[in-house]
Amino acid sequence: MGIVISTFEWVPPFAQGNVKDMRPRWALAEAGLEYEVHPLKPGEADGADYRRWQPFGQVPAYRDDTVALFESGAILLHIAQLSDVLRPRDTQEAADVTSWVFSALSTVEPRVEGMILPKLFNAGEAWVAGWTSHAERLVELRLKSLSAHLEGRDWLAGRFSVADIVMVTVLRGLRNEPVLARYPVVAAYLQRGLARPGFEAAMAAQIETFAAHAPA
Ligand SMILES: N[C@@H](CCC(=O)N[C@@H](CS)C(=O)NCC(=O)O)C(=O)O
Repeated sequence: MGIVISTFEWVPPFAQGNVKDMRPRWALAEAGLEYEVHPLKPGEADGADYRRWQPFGQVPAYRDDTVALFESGAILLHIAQLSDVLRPRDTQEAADVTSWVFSALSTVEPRVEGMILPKLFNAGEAWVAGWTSHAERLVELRLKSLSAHLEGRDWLAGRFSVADIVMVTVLRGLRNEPVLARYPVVAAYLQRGLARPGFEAAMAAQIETFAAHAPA
């Protein structure tokens, strides 16, 4: 069977490149591991078969010859174990990678998404402007802490790791936001991550899946 990850068959252009199967795609590209995609047909995410694989009906889900997993962070920590390139070198580095995967997902991502998703999905609604300036202040507190940690470092936890894949894909949501420009250390880290060939390969692969299923 090999490695299989789920994605949507197609999403509108504004979401292309942002769907979270970017994370396992990027990790697998860094590790040089082949994979297949399972593109979900409309309605399939609500079906009992898929819910057994991903109980919330979200993407990505992952399986290989040994395990099935859901949640992008869990998937990336598993992929790291499959690869000499991504596996942390010692116990402390492994602990640091785990900490940073969780902090990207539970400490940083909710604030970033809290700021940018209303602008995408609730554009023009009266409450969005006031909420956005509040949400931006909450994001800024996280960027300040992240900037202090990244000062003098290229990556979050020693060498490049799956924690950087998660954090960079989270921060990418801020790439056009003025708040990011106020934190040049974080902005440079984001650019460093996005410049990796593995990111470009993941992006090309995700776009290829959507192009193959584009509505007529
Ligand atoms: N915490 C999940 C979030 C996954 C997620 O938000 N996936 C989105 C696509 S980027 C999705 O499936 N949205 C549809 C839904 O939530 O029903 C993870 O990191 O895997």
